[in-house]
Amino acid sequence: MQLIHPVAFYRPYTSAAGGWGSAHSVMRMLWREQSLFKTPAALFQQNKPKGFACVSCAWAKPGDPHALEFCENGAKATAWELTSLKTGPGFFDQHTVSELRDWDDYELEQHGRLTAPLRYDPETDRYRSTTWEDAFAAIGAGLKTLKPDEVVFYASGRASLETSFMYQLFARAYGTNNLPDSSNMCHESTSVGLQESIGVPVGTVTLADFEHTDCIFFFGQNVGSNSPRMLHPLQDARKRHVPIITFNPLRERGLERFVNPQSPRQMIGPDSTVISTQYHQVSIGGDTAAVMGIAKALLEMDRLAVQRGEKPVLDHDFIAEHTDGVDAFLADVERHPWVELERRSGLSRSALEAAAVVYARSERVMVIYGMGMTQHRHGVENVQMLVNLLLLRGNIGKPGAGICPVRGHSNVQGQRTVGITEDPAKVPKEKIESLFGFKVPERKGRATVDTCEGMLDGSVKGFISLGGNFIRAVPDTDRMEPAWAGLALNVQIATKLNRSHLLPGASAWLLPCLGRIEQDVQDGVEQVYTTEDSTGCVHVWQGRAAPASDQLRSETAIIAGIAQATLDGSERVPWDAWRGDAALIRAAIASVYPEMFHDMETRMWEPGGFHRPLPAARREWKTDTGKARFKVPQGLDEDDDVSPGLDARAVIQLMTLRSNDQFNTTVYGYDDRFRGVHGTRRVVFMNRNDVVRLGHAPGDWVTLRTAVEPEVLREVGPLQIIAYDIPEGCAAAYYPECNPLVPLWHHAERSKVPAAKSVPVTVQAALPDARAKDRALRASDHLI
Ligand SMILES: Nc1nc2c(c(=O)[nH]1)N[C@H]1C(S)=C(S)[C@@H](COP(=O)(O)OP(=O)(O)OC[C@H]3O[C@@H](n4cnc5c(=O)[nH]c(N)nc54)[C@H](O)[C@@H]3O)O[C@H]1N2
Ligand SMILES: Nc1nc2c(c(=O)[nH]1)N[C@H]1C(S)=C(S)[C@@H](COP(=O)(O)OP(=O)(O)OC[C@H]3O[C@@H](n4cnc5c(=O)[nH]c(N)nc54)[C@H](O)[C@@H]3O)O[C@H]1N2
Ligand SMILES: [Mo]
Repeated sequence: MQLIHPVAFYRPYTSAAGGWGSAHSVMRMLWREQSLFKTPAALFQQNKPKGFACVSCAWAKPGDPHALEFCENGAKATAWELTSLKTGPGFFDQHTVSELRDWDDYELEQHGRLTAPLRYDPETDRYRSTTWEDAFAAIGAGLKTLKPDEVVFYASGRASLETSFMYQLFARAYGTNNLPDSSNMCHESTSVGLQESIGVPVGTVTLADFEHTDCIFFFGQNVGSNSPRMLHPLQDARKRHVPIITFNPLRERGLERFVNPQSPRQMIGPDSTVISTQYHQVSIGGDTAAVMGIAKALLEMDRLAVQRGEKPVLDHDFIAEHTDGVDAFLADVERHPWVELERRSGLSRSALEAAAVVYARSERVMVIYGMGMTQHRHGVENVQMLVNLLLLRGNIGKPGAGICPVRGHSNVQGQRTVGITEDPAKVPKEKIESLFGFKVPERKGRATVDTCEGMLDGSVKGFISLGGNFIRAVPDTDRMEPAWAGLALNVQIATKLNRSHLLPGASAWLLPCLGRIEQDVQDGVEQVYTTEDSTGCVHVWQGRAAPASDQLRSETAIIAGIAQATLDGSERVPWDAWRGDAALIRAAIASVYPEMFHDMETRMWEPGGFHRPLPAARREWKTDTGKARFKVPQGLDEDDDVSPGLDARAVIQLMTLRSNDQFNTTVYGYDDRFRGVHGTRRVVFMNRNDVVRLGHAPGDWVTLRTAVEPEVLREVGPLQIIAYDIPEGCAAAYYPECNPLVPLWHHAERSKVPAAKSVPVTVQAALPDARAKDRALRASDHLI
């Protein structure tokens, strides 16, 4: 990487993650949100008993929290919610919906919190103020005219266990299992892969395991930006000299070095903690080949050890007692020669052997992973390859070992636990029917990709959204957006304005709800709620801040209002009582899922929360065969969709990812500090050799075009090239701007997670449009 780059807003970042840069970035955000007093006061209560659970990521909250248990991005998420800025009805008097569609994501949310219920008025093309009662009545009437199968109930992953349970009950009492959620774009590859391999849909690692582990493998997760609180247990592990071996096409700063911004000694001293002890810049989609290479090295070491009469490298006793399928797996490992594994992973045999040596001498190994594994055509197999690796040495079901998917939204795992799923076979049907007096629909519902297909073919006519920004998060934006015009009903329960609100269809309502940090007082009683984190721990929390407006309602109150206006009342769900007392909803959850939630009302107060039962962590395998299962991947090419006839050398694999200044479709700002980009998101990171080979130069403006299905033009641009430290043949650009490049059908087999981390594209020369030029000019002001 050279220090002088023709793009003025790009300067390679050389400090550690965390540190003063982190503190500075938070201060800027507080200033902009005009939340200099409210947010710092709230931060003392973040992730604390009787405080609120962070609205950002799903990483575990410790039982003995630090004085300040939050990170840079958690603080930003808090400031974002507690902003003093307001998007009230007056804002919509000034702007038509068509005009707002031209704004970018940052500008839309930057005007602050929604304050009053709004109805779309097609005559004036504006949102107009309405009353809650009118909104509920009209939405109920609208839902009654639609067939249940035509309506979709989306959930984004932030809502509490109580809200989520109520939401799925409403959808099912209405008559549909159409319950897609954000995990359909995220960790569904985990839920499918782990269920089949080890009999649980979730990870087996808890925070305590970090204290016992003696080796950590990290695949495709950007901890420094997306789950920074995890840097603390990682830093502690490094103090015990635990090796951390990372596989990532990019050298992500948080995976390299970290300064704890809450440690005065580290902040003033020169020290930073080295996080990764080995860093392997695997090619995009090359992880299956990389893990296969490690397995091959282990197998060779095992043979040698047995020949020499030494202790075997593989755990043969564990494999014999607890697993099946090992012979087929090892035969597959033998079948692939090193040259093929090297070519496909982009890593050398010696690099993979070095990883294998550390793995072999460690007794308790954890594998941590994220979207770099799940968002591929073969995302499910990717996850199962990680399990294969762990099973070779019995690394599941003992302290300090196991598999650790890092979930995204703060309750996305919990939503699935309490019934947000399109598959009725995954919910306790009889219990629901006997307790609530309605029949659970039998027909399988629509998940996210099916919902998009239904939008395109016109079979989806109603869309209810419990948070999120569906249209911006899904693939194929340019095909999906026009399809929204066909909606009869679009109901959005949200805290801030986003693009999904600006494609109203025939009728639309925008219902502003309390954020998690805000106090929810019902009938004079302050309500508490619960969420499940990424490690399967259920925590209680309580909003503490004053609501942004006195017209906001809690999510449970909004669902109750719509349900009562829609259903005929024959269901035995006490909507009113539940709205007024979340403890009653918890009692219902405990009745439907007693194994997980018995005595929830007392157990939720335990420090660190209570843990859901995880049979795999006890080496009980609830799989089809009663064993943990080695799975043979279909092949080493994770992404094989390239248009025939295209010159393969002209095609590069694009991953779409997050900057350090965003939460999914919420763009906090235009900086990506750790990657050295300031003031813009209109960039593509490419290897310098590819840039030159393809006839471009760093700083050039280009358009990316999807290299599959040539009859459909999918392109995004103009973007400016940054020559970057990324393997040849690979490129990276930002989500959600690049979503138009991802074909809807280009998703993981079986889990249907859009393959957003590997989109084959070609790079065409382009001229900057006026808007792009303007941004680039403003961006270059940042550093000059
Ligand atoms: N501040 C902040 N926090 C967040 C979010 C946010 O947007 N902002 N989003 C939340 C959500 S919903 C989620 S799901 C998580 C997402 O958190 P991550 O799982 O970290 O997701 P991404 O930012 O998309 O980055 C994926 C990482 O995978 C790497 N990668 C891409 N392709 C490959 C590959 O083929 N192989 C390997 N080995 N690596 C690859 C990329 O270089 C990148 O470092 O974070 C959650 N937390
Ligand atoms: N190309 C590409 N596409 C991707 C991804 C990728 O890596 N690449 N990642 C995918 C992943 S992992 C995910 S999880 C999805 C995310 O998809 P979503 O979960 O649908 O999107 P978010 O951006 O998290 O939603 C933000 C909106 O939620 C609303 N909101 C915030 N807080 C609350 C609240 O407390 N209550 C309510 N009711 N509303 C609230 C606000 O109005 C805000 O505008 O995107 C996916 N799409
Ligand atoms: Mo996610």
